[in-house]
Amino acid sequence: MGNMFLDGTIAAISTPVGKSGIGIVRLSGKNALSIADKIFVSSNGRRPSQCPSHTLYYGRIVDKSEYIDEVLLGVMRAPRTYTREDIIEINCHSGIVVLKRILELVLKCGARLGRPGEFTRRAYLSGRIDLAQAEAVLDVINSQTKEALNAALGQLEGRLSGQINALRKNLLDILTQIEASIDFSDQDIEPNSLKELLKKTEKASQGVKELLDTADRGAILREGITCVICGKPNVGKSSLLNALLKRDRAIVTPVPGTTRDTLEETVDLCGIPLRLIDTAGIIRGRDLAEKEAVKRSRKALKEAGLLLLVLDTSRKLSSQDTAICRYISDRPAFVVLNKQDLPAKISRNEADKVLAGRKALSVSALCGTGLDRLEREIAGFIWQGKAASCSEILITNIRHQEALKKAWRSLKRAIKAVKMSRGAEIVALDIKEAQKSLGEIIGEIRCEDVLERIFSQFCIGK
Ligand SMILES: Nc1nc2c(ncn2[C@@H]2O[C@H](COP(=O)(O)OP(=O)(O)O)[C@@H](O)[C@H]2O)c(=O)[nH]1
Ligand SMILES: [Mg+2]
Repeated sequence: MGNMFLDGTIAAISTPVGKSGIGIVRLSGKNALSIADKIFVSSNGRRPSQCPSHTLYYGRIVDKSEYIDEVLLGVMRAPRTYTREDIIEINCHSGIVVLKRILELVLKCGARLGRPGEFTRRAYLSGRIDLAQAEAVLDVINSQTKEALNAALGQLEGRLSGQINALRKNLLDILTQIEASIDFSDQDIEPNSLKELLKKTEKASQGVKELLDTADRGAILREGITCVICGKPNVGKSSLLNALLKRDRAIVTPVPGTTRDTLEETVDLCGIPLRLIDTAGIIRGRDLAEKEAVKRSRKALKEAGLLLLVLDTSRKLSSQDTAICRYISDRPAFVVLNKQDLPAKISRNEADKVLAGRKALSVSALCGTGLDRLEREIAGFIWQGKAASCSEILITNIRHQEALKKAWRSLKRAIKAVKMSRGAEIVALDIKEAQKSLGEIIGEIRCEDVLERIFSQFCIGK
């Protein structure tokens, strides 16, 4: 076939290496069945190459006469498989020695080691899925919340691709109309077709823009948001982190300065993968370790999408509180009035002064009160009132976003050209450009560099 990624039969360990119930060695390609014949002895004496598709057999993997493992072997024949090639899946005991011995054995029998993502790459090259769907496979694997998973599954199912194809069809219609309305005397578009052409092009451009506008929310689902918990020592930052995580992650003690390093954990907050960072809470370091902690805290503060400034309401406001407030004055933040289970020493009024218009929320990290409201407010702030609904198609991928931007720019040029009654060829050129950009999303034209970038992010065996 001439494509190095379709040549030969590939094999890889498809499960994570470590102790677990089962591990899977997977083979895909022309020789998958014949390789399995050489190493598998089934309990009923059947050879994998004689077995019907989509069946599972109990037996042993042997190297000549040496017994290697007791396995279940799955036979899936082309074309109804992940790669559209013959696939053998060996479900063995998951120990690194067993998995490696089986892998080495199939390699010795003629398979070659699959590259990262090569199974999925074959699924794409064989035309079973398009590029956006192949990327969705990775998103499914990496998704951190149910909502992110839904978006990825929708894309894997081809919903984004369907939308892109619909947009491309609109552009094709426009091109057909341009062809039909050329006045052959001067290669211009006939004046009475211009109005309709403009309407169609504007509509197409709007469709692209609408999809593009979902990218911010898509990025939130896919990448998450970083939220830094700051405030002076002992106000309850680590307690708040633990409370939001719903488990004891950070060490909490009554001794100020317990947290030295910045601590990072991801929590599923109303569907948003929220990366919570607990900081040491000082803005001036005394010793080397503290100075380093300060450096890290400051870096985290700068890069955060949202800050939670924690105040201890059971104590009077101090200059340290106001100093931190000032330090973060230009950053998006909520003020968390913690320890509301204790008698208040800061009045709401007093707090309001430091807040400078920021939203303040009373909680008790210790008792867990006020946390639901805090979570809802954080989610509301992040979605800006536009939470993703599960039926909506979201752009979650930067590559797709860039391609849509290009398409949108081309269409804007086309609109301008129509308005100025430029020649048919000029308008058609911009429309074709837009069509090409949309085609990049689904990988209509194969570009090795792009494929390499995408599939190198996969693990071996997927
Ligand atoms: N009563 C009360 N104590 C709290 C609350 N949150 C934290 N604390 C206590 O305050 C102390 C300091 O908490 P910690 O989370 O380590 O503060 P950090 O230095 O800001 O990380 C610990 O003894 C906590 O148990 C709260 O909501 N109510
Ligand atoms: Mg702490």
